[in-house]
Amino acid sequence: MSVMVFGDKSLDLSHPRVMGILNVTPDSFSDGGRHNTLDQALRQAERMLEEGADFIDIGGESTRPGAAVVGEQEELDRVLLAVEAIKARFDTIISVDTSTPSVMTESYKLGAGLINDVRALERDGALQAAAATGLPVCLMHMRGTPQDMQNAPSYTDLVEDVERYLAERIEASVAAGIKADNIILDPGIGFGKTLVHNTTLLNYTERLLAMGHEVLIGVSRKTMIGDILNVPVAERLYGTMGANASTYMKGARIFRVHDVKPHVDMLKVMHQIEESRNA
Ligand code: 9MG
Repeated sequence: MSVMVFGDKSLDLSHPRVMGILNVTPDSFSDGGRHNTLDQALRQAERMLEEGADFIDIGGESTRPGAAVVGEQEELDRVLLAVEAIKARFDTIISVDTSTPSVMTESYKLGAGLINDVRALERDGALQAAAATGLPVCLMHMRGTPQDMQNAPSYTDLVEDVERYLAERIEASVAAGIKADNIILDPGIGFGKTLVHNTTLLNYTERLLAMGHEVLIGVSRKTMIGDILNVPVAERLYGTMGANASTYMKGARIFRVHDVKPHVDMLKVMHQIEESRNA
């Protein structure tokens, strides 16, 4: 059994877990900022929790390709309001999607249980801020920045490059005082990758798992799904589920999604079938 402690809550990660996405940005990736008022954010969080989400991932800075950079105070204002309100109302694990040290520190003080950093704690002070919280961290691979990452990304050896980068970030995290058992890895689908890079990395999920950490996958409604199916954002649910089902079978256990209920049901059935193998 692989139990991870997220602040005041623990989760057995031998079961698949669903992380509901809550963007509190005016320009978020696929909901166009519809949840950018507190009331809307709370309604969305409530719905995702009723549908069975294990985490609510709150982000105040859009990381979609070409997104504008957000100032520190603006990010603090957006994220802390939502963290505080959700913690007061719901019994769940709050994940903060941030690369900003002060947002990590202040969210932790308000009860957040996980730091989800698409920049793998590379910003100045992020390693120290995350380590001081004692919380688990998700280290994601990104090539470039959200502003330039999709400008003809290329790799010498994709899987090795991603593994090497994550190994370096694990080493830096552990050196800063983060427990190795508290590190989750993420290949960073769509972050400086072509369609072939994305499908290859998903296919090699076992290689990330072999590094000895749980793996989180974020493909929900992304361009990768649109490119394969040639459908707009609003029609990417089935494709997203296909990608997530494929990585569940390869050992990924945390799925960052917009559409919680379909994933909770899908993963419950898949897990029960897998469990019967050991019965
Ligand atoms: C914030 N965010 C957007 N996409 C993501 C992904 O694929 N993984 C993680 N960990 N965070 C993401």
